[in-house]
This record gives sequence, C-alpha cells and structure tokens, in this order.
Amino acid sequence: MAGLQNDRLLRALLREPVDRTPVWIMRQAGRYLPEYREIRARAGSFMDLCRNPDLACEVTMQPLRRFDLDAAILFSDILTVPDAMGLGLYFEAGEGPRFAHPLRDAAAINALPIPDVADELRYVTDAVTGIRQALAGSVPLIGFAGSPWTLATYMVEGGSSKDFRHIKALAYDQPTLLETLLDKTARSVTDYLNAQVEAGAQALMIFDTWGGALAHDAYQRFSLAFARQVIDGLVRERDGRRIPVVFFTKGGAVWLESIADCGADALGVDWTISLTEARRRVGDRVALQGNLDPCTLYAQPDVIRGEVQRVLAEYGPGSGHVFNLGHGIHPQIPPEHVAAMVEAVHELSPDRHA
Ligand code: 1CP
Repeated sequence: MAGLQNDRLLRALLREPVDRTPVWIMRQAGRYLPEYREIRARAGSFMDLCRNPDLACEVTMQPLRRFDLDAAILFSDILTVPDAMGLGLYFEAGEGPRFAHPLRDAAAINALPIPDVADELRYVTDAVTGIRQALAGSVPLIGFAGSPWTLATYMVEGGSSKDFRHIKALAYDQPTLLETLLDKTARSVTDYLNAQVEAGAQALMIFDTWGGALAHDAYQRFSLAFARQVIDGLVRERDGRRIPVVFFTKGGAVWLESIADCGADALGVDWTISLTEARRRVGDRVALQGNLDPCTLYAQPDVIRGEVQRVLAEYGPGSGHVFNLGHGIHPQIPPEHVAAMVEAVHELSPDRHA
C-alpha cells in the first residue's frame, strides 16, 4: 500500500522476507497501561469507551507511543456483534461481560437478526477510519472479531463461563439448532469484518478463545467449520494488497493440522506447544503468530529476554513468524517488562533473517 512505512507484519503473515521478526501484543491497549485506566475512568463504562471513536482511537494509539510495535489493533471488543444482534451487552463492575437477553431456546435463536453493520456497528468502522488517519501509514491496523463458536458461548451462557454447561447441553441435545445460531453469527461476523476492511483495516484476526473447550469432533463441527465459513466470505484484497487473516484457537495445538486448512494465512498459537513442532506440523501452509507464555512478563527483564530468545530459536530461521504472546497480556504486568520483551525481539531476531 502506498505510504505504509512498516509492512513487516503484513509480509511475515504472508511468509515474505523481512529484516526482523515483527512484534505486537494481544490486548496491547488495556488495563496494564496507566494511561488507559485514566481514559477509561473518564469515559464512564467500557462500552462508552468503545462507542466513542475518538477515545477508541486514543487508546489504540497509547501502546504505540510507549513501545516500538509493528501493528496497531482496533480498540473494541468481540462482544459488539452479539450486542448489535440485540442481546443487550453490559459490564458488571469486576465481573466481566454479561448479556441481558441470553439465548436459551429455539424461539430466541430463530428470531435472532443479522445486524445491519453499516448502521448498528458504525461506531466501530468510524473508529477504524479515525485510527488509520492517526497512524498516518506508520504501521498496519489489525481489525478483529470473535469466532462464531466463541461468540455463541457468551450468547448462550449469558456471559463468561467456566463449564459452558448451557451451550454444551445445546450442542449435545439440539446440534442443528446450535448450527442455526452459529450460521447467523458467522454471517454477522463476515459482514462485520468486511466492513472493517472497507473502513481501512489492513489485516484481520479471528479470536476463537473458547474453541479449546470442545471435544475433538465437536471442535471440527461447531468451531472450525464456522470459522471457515467466515474466512471464505472475507474480502481478501484491497488497494492491490492482500488482507492477511490470522485465526487463533486457544487450546487448539492438538488440532493444528486441520486448523491449517481453514483458509487463514496465519495461525495464532498459544504457549502449550513449541513453535518447532507447530511449524513442522503446518509446513508451509500458514504463518505462525505467538507464543510466549503471558506469565513470562511477571519475571525480571533478563529472564524475559532469555524466553524471547527461546521462542525465536524454536521458530527457527526465515520469515512466517509474528512474535506475540500466547494469549492476552494480564492487567498486572509492569509496562517496563513489556518494553524488555519488545527490545529483545528487536535485538535478537535480525539474526534469524540473515
Ligand atoms: O474494564 C475494562 O477496561 C474492560 C476490559 C476489556 C478490554 C480492554 C474488555 C472487556 N475488552 C477489552 C478490549 C479488547 N477485547 C480488545 C482490544 C484491545 C487490544 O487488544 O489492544 C480485544 C482484541 C478484545 C478481544 C476479546 N474480548 C476477546 C478475545 C481475545 C482474548 O483475550 O481471548 C474476548 C474473549 C473478549 C471478551 C471480553 N471482553 C472484556 C473482557 C474482560 C472479556 C473476557 C471475558 C472472559 O474472560 O470471559
């Protein structure tokens, strides 16, 4: 794209040569940054922050001012889509997301609308437009959504869950009804991601945070199949440049071979597998993104550096690796430890691309 000064992320996701391994951090804007907590307090609720394109832009930019990162990620949430489908998202102080109208029966699922993204999620695409202006071509902007399965867990459970009892009962008792829900969610997510691309997102990530909660055959049927439906419906090129797609199933390392066939350009990988083994198993089908254990960042900077070196060595030489954590950064991590991680990637990775 004309004017993109740093395209390392896009190149690595497409396994094209780079001078060093690009790095960004899942949940890089958020509560571990004091400047985020300050704006968050001013905004009122978390959703007020998401719905204000200027503030969403400001918090997207905050981590980039502190750290030399190779990408920005839209500040928003995966749950904006079910909210736009009418489920009534709210956040209970200290308790995470909740839905006022969880889906518990066929009538509710059959009545569920596909939202008009241009109208109901306009606040997100407005944020994307504003962020692209603020970035001014410095680094690419990643747009994102939840996978249909992960969104459905929140929609059926009514919020976060430890045992997924309602959605798993639905999966075993009425699998075709669950498929109806997943199909509607997949169509909504596809429209939503394409609208983000239209507004200026230059790469896309699909978060399947709860795919790893499924049994092996159920993962294929309820998570992977609908992720593939989304990916098949995405606009993959804009302004003559490919829009790379990253698909991340937390806990999905056991299924890497089949996940590599989902149509994504790259797979997110958590810390349960070595990138040596992950790379061997996916071959040259996809790039890999990950996979430092987020808890590494509780350790001292010299230890963090050693662990960065280990992850880079495990991936080995050549392009096709985007350095990241294996899941989101925790709110208690000291920002200086993040700086140590980013510096280590800058200093240690050029050797891998000689
Ligand atoms: O009080 C606050 O400030 C709210 C905390 C918070 C933040 C900072 C929530 C509520 N969402 C977000 C932003 C967010 N969420 C981003 C953009 C920020 C960035 O990455 O820089 C992104 C990409 C997400 C994605 C997201 N939301 C996921 C998938 C990624 C993952 O970490 O697995 C999930 C599962 C959610 C749901 C959600 N929203 C918020 C919370 C606390 C949660 C998790 C709830 C749970 O554990 O079930």
